[in-house]
Formats: sequence, structure tokens, C-alpha cells
Amino acid sequence: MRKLFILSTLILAAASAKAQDLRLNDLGYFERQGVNVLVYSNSFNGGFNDEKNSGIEVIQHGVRSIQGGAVRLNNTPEQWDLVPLMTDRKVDQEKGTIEVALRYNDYDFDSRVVVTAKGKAVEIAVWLDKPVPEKLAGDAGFNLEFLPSRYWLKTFTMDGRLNRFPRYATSQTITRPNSEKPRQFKGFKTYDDRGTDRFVDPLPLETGHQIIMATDDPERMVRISSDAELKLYDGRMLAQNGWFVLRSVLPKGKTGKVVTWTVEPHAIPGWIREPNIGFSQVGYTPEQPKVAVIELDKQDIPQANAYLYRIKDDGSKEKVFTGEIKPWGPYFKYNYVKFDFSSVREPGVYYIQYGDTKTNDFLIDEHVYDKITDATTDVWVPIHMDHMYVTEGYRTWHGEPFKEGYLQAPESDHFDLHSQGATTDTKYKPYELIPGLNVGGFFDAGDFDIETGSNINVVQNFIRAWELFKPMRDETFVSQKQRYVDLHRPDGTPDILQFIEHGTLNLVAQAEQIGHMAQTLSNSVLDNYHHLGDAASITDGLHYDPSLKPYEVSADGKRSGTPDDMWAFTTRNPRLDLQAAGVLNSAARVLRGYNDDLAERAQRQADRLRAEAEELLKASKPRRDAQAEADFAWLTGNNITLKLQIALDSIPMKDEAYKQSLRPLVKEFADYVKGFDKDNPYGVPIGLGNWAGVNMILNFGIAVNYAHLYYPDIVSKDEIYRVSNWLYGCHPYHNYSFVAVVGAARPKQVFYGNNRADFSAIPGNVAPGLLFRKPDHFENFDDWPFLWGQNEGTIAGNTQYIIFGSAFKNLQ
Ligand SMILES: [Ca+2]
Ligand SMILES: [Ca+2]
Ligand SMILES: [Ca+2]
Repeated sequence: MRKLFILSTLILAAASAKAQDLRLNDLGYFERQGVNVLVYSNSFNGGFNDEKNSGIEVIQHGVRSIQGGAVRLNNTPEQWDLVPLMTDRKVDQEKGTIEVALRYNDYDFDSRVVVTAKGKAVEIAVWLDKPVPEKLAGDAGFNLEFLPSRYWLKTFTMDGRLNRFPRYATSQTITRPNSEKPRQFKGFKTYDDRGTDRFVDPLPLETGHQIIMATDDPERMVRISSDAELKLYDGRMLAQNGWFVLRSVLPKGKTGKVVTWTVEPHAIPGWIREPNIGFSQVGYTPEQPKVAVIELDKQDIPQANAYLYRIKDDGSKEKVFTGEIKPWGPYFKYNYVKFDFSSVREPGVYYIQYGDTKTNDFLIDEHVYDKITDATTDVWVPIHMDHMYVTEGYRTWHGEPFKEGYLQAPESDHFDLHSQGATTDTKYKPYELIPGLNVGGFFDAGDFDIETGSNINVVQNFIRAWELFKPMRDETFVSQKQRYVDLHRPDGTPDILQFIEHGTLNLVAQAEQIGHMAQTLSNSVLDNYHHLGDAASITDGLHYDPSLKPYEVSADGKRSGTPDDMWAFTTRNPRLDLQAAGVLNSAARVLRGYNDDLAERAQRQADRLRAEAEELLKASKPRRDAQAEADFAWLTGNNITLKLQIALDSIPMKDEAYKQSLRPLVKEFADYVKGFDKDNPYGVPIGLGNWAGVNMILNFGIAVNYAHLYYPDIVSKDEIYRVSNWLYGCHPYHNYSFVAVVGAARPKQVFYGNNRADFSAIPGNVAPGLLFRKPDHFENFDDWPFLWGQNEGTIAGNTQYIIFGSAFKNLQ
């Protein structure tokens, strides 16, 4: 017995010493408890270049706080600076190394980065087979980026010198001739040099050979040393979404192993991630199921029970329910258990206690869902009305944008994934003013363009909300004549009707002025696209006149030589026109009796666009067939949610026999819904793309609501809470509500809205949610708004939320 005991103790001791070293795991990253080092599990291949999601990444104590490890061409790369293409990745389990080959095609420049586990640290080495190209010498370097919100106000030492990471960008810069700047994505420029022909280059905060970051915070401490010079920069000097950057410039004329770093992210001994108790921050109605999903570290031993406490009117607390913890099992990197407190029905203020973790308080009450859409309809939507002055109390959200209107886009590629073909498909010449387009419409998302497809969706969503729920809510003053919007000022007209009118105005203007739908009305220069501030200041409001010098204003004050006017991308797409025709037809129906003139114009354009689009599609038949196949693939494939939604939407227009005929499809859908209980612990479809999946989840939620409404015997009421729970806090990573200001106790604080530079949110915005990073990490930052894939609400998504919320409220 004794011998066996000693033996097992020895094995345990050996295993725990080993566990403290980083090892290359089966998922292809380096791991020790508390630290993950990923080497190109995610590469720079997204649509928008540097999304701060790629290269060598470190997840330290559960937070992905270091990324961007790669050979880069700038001290502090911006989003549109070139990123290397990963041409090869080798994981060598035996040697404990991951090697990637990186290439800049623009400069015919290849490098290799080899990462090797060395005890608690990794060695990162850059190898060159050919020296750095002459043109990049002094610019190409190995970079690693550190999340500002994780490090600001923390101390660091460089070669023993004491420092603190700055809360705000306040370091120093120099300017250099543009000719020295490495090319940016597709030759675009992220900056306006005001005619100086020079770009801004930050100076380092510190230089040396050994840096210890966050010496005052063991959760964030990192130690990095190198024989090469380490320079620490603040990327926020150039762009608010920049990170702290540590870099070593690659030496000139050298080949072989040219730079070596030792990187040791600290791990707190015995660290176990704190349980994340997922629950609905908005609260629960008394009768609904109430199940908290608790996300646990895989090393954590689940508790036997969790408890529900009630906060009484005198402020004292009372344990009212003890519930058994039920295991669900592993899902990606964590383990999940559930706590069911459905039997607690008495209205009141409650919190959950699990082990040492206690949630904030929440309500159980009949009325918890009454106001879930108000912030979105009363605040978020009106703030996104384009071509209007928008004010709220003492605050102006924005002045009237784009007073000079829109120019015909020339043949071009574009930074927001648009393009203008060789012909304009209009009567206008490139750069000619297309009159009358600066009316109506909604800003796309965190940016200020009008995506026509999204705007069509928006009008459609508002019409749907109007016709289904007839919301008479009037909290917004809208005057098209004054081009003025005032929040919280009723004007006698239901707001949804005014939103439909506003969207229709822009679509009708496009149809009348262009002759068909534009792809988008968007920025002409990249420097305006990343604008953060008042939308009215994106352009100068003066017509662009190429006969004037840049920044020069004509004597009459009406024209300028600054080429900042927005462009209309007008390549004709008959399928988009067909969609617009459908929506304009419905808009005409809704607007009749409210704005007869607009209703009549909408109807005329709907009829014309439909007739012309059908002709055009007939003329290009082979293309149409291929396109139609692509467009309708989802109807026959696995997208049962959309298939069912289309079927359910027809029910009000059809007879009982039709309704009965759908029963098998609804049953199939009910099984599909239940299937998510096995798929993941949260019971909803979770997206794994580089834009988190809230749109898919909202679609799912809307379909479940309608399926329950029409077929309560097949889809029970309990099912409709899956999506509300997820949105309002029952999800991985943290338990904050994804809807800004909704979830009284703890909504998310920061979103990628157009006020993101203020680390703020626009009320009613719905975050995309949980962004998946390969191979096993979900994340949603709530102290760093700048990753759109997890924090940017869109006009189409937020109006979809209005439909979900309205339907869901109506079922209570
Ligand atoms: Ca956009
Ligand atoms: Ca109103
Ligand atoms: Ca202008």
C-alpha cells in the first residue's frame, strides 16, 4: 500500500511539474494551465486585412490579450497596412515547434517564423533565406501586439527602467516622406496628409532588451527578452483601434536566424478560471423555464449545488432555493453544467450563488420583457437616420451629413468590398453629380455608408413590424422638411411609419435619379471611411471642383478642391432591383394615406423596376440560372429556419389546408430546435465565422416564435426563451447582455458603434456576440470596442432584433 502511495505521489509530482511547462497540444497550440500560445491558428486572410485576430496570439488567463505576432512592415500597423500571406504552416509534435512561412507578394519578400516551447516560455525566431529587400530594410520587423485595455495603467520595466502604460495615446511622433511608407492595401491611404506629402510615424515609448509588462498584475504579466533591440510603441497614435506594439527591426543584409525572442506569459500557479454563470440579465417571467448555464474551467470540479437568493424589501437576503448541478459536458475549451431554478415563480429580486461566485441581481416578474425593443426603436434607429440633423435633449448626435450629395463613382475597386465596373450603367459620367440622392436612408453600421441591400432589408423589416404588430409608439420627432430628428419628442406620427418613409425616400431617389438601385452610397476616400465623430463632418459639404487645389474653397464658398464627396456605386444588379421592387410595392401599400405622394412614386418605381429587371434577367438567362441556383440553394439545403420562415409568413394569406400542410415541416423544425440541446450547452445555433452569429440566432428566434404562435402543440412556449436567454446573458465568455442598455443590471458597456472611440455604446445596439477564434476560443471584449466581428451592430441586424423582440413580447 505504502509503496503504491509513494509511486502515485511521484507520478503526480512529475505530472504537475510537466503541466507547468508549455506543451504543444493536439489542437496545434502551446498550452499550460492559464496560458495558450497560438501560432497562426488564425491567419490574416479576412476581408479587411489586419483585424487584430491573427498571427501569433496569446490567451492569458482566459483573455486573448496578445496577437498580431508576425513579420510586419510598420512600427504600428493599421488595418489597411499590408499583412503577410501565410504560405505554409508546419506543426511538429516531436520537436515541439510550429513553423510558418510568410510572404509579402508586393515586395517578393519571404520569411519564416519558428516558435518552440522552452519550459514556461516560447522562443520565437525569424528566419530569412534571402536578406530583407532593399526597399523594406529598416521597416520590416517582427511585431507582437498587446491589447491596450489589458495593459493601460499597468506598470512595466524595460531593462529595469520603471514605466507605466499610458491610458491614452500621448507619446511622440515624427513625419517622414510618403515615398518611404510601405504601400497600403490596394494602394489606398488611411490618412489625409493635408498636402504635406508626409506620413506620421510614432516614436517608441521605450527601447531595450528585456521588458516585463504588467509587473503589478500577475494575470497579465509577460516577460520578453531578446539580443535584438526591442522597441515598444503605442499604435493608438495613428488609429484609435491600434494596440501596443513590441517590435525588433530585422537586420539588413543578413540571412539565417535573424531575430530571436523569448516570451514568457506568466501563469498564476494553480489558477482556475472563475465560473461564468450565464443567465438572463433582463430577468424572467414567473412561468418561464429558468436555467443558468455555468461555464467552468476543465480543471474545475463542479459543485454539487447552486443557490438562488432573494433580496427582500428591507435589503436582507434569503436563500430561497437549492438546486442540483447537472452536468452538460465539454464544449470547445470549457466544461458546462446547468442550474435549473424554474420552480421559483414568486416575483422579486434575486441572485444566483455558485461556489464563491455570485451574480448581480435580476428580476422575476410578469413585465421584465415589456421594454426590450424601446432603446432600439427610440434611440439606435433614429440616430442612424442619414441626411438628417439628429438631436437628443442637450446633445447633438450628428449634423446633416453629405449636403453636397453623391458623385457617380468612377471605375474602381473599393475598401468596403464594393466595386464599380467599367461602365456606369447610368447617364452620368464618372465624378458627375447625381442629383437628389442625399435624402432618407440609414447608416449601415459602425460606418456611415448606405448599403442598398441592407437598406432594403431595413424597410422590409419595418414594414413587417408595422403590419404584424402595428406599433403606435411615438417617441421621435421627424421632420423631412427641416431635415431634423429629435429623440423623446412625440410628433403625433408613429415612429415606425416615419422610419419606413425615411428608408423609402432613399430607395425611391435611387430609382428615380439613377434609374435602378445603387450597390452602395459610400466614401470615396479611405481616410473618410474610418471616420469617428460627427457624420456631418465626414465631407466638407461643398461640391468637389477639380479645377481648385486640394483644400482650396471657391470664392462663392460653394465648391472646394478636396475630393471628399461621396460616391454612388451604380453597377446595375437586376436581382437587387427586383428585391427593391418588392419592398417599394409594400412601402406604397403602407404609406398610402400617410404620404400619398411618396406612396405613388414608390409604386411607379416598383412597377418599372420589376418590369425592367425581369427583361434584363431574361436577356441574361444562363447567368440567371446559375444565380437562381445559388440564391435558392438554402431553400433545399439544410437551412430549415429560413425555409420555414417563408412558409410561416404566408399563413395569414392562406387557408387552413395550407396551414395543415406545413405540419410535417414544423415537426422537422421542432426536432431541429431540440437538436441544439445536444449541439451546445446553450441550445441555439452558434456561429463560428469571423462575424459572430447574432443574425443567424435572431432568425432562429423569430422562426421559433412564429412556429410556436401557429403550432403551439408542436413547438411549445418553453422553446421561445432560447434566444432571449442567449441575447441577454446566457452565453459563453461573460454573462453581459448583448443589447446595449437592455438588461438593466449588466448590459455590455462598449460596442463598435460610431462613438466607439469614446468606449461607449449607442443604446439599443445589438452586438454580433461571441466571436470564435480557432481552434477553441470564444470571445466578446467588453473593455475594447474595436473588433467589429464581436461588437458591431448593423442596421439590418438591429431592425431584425425589433421583429424578434416585438414577436417575443407579444407572446408573453
Ligand atoms: Ca458599410
Ligand atoms: Ca414620431
Ligand atoms: Ca465635398
